[in-house]
Amino acid sequence: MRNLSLIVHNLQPENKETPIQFIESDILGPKLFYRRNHFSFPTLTFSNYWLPVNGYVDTPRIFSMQEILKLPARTIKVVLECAGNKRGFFEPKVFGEQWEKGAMSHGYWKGVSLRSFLELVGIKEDSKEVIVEGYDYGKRTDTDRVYSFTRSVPLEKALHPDSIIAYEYNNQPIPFFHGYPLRLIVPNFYAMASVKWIKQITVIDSIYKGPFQSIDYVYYPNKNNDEGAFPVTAMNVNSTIQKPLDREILNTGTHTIKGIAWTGQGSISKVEISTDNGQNWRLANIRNSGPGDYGWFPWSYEWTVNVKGEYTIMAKATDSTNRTQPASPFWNRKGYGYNAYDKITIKVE
Ligand SMILES: Nc1nc2c(c(=O)[nH]1)N[C@H]1C(S)=C(S)[C@@H](COP(=O)(O)O)O[C@H]1N2
Ligand SMILES: [Mo]
Repeated sequence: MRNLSLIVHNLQPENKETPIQFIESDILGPKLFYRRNHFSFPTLTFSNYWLPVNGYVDTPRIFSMQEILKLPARTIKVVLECAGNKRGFFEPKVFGEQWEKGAMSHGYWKGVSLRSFLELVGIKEDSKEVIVEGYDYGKRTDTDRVYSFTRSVPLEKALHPDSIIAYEYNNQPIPFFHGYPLRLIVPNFYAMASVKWIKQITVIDSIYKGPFQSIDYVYYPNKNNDEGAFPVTAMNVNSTIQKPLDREILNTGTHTIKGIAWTGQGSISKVEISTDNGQNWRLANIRNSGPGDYGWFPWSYEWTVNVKGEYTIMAKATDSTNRTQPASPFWNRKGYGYNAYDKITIKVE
């Protein structure tokens, strides 16, 4: 394999993206798994890990790692996509990390349903949300206060058996940079929901208003005011062309156009390709993922081109709930959820 590495956006905190166009394996190992952090990496000083589950519950408990490893586990194949993936393509430009197409990963997560923990401590009847706190903390640029990376999960999502407290990634303990020893995985949601380095879990009977969900990870449709704001939750339907590369020069003949498609709702039902800037669309072949699977769908399309010139190639995915990628993105002030047709321009010589 080529000597690939992550593309650096920022070193403090560490933000690096996956060279997604060059990924040929279906599963991303730790070396090519994007990294997105709000703070410095936490210093984990414990020699024994304990997980407190407390708050609005009948019997708060502290679980040892040994206990956790004995609970019934499940393994799920998951796309994690940063809500800011493809932010660099918004026009007009928005503030924030200028991610291109690689703020995403794909692999197998193994762990215990968050639901199992909630059943063991007994949540009280009018519980509303479950807060998950990470060990990393620091100052936000907008205030002087110190915060940890903490987010809540609505009860309905917290009780879904596939929302898991994971301890393995691709059959190995979770790599430190991706949340060792325990990470929440919320399939279908943008990855800000999947809190790394879990410190504690707290059930509440109110709506959590921490800055990582009341300030960040909110869609603000207007440039100058907060009108119409709504939270970032499930991933939009989306696709990325991996081959050919943008600005590649090809010969006449037959070429394979290939890529991936994914969604946070249902599964991918079709991917269409246009090689004439969106005038005509043809179906790509999709390789299916299985049921109970939150993975991406690889697709490919054989393209025969005999006329030299410049071509704009586009991909458009549709999911089983009938959501389709739009021609232009939904612009929002913080640049979340970009999912317009994926587009490259190539030249045939
Ligand atoms: N504790 C903690 N969890 C976190 C974050 C963080 O900064 N701290 N960032 C979130 C965001 S916005 C994303 S996109 C993913 C990134 O996960 P990765 O670094 O493993 O790719 O983790 C999420 N969970
Ligand atoms: Mo993110």
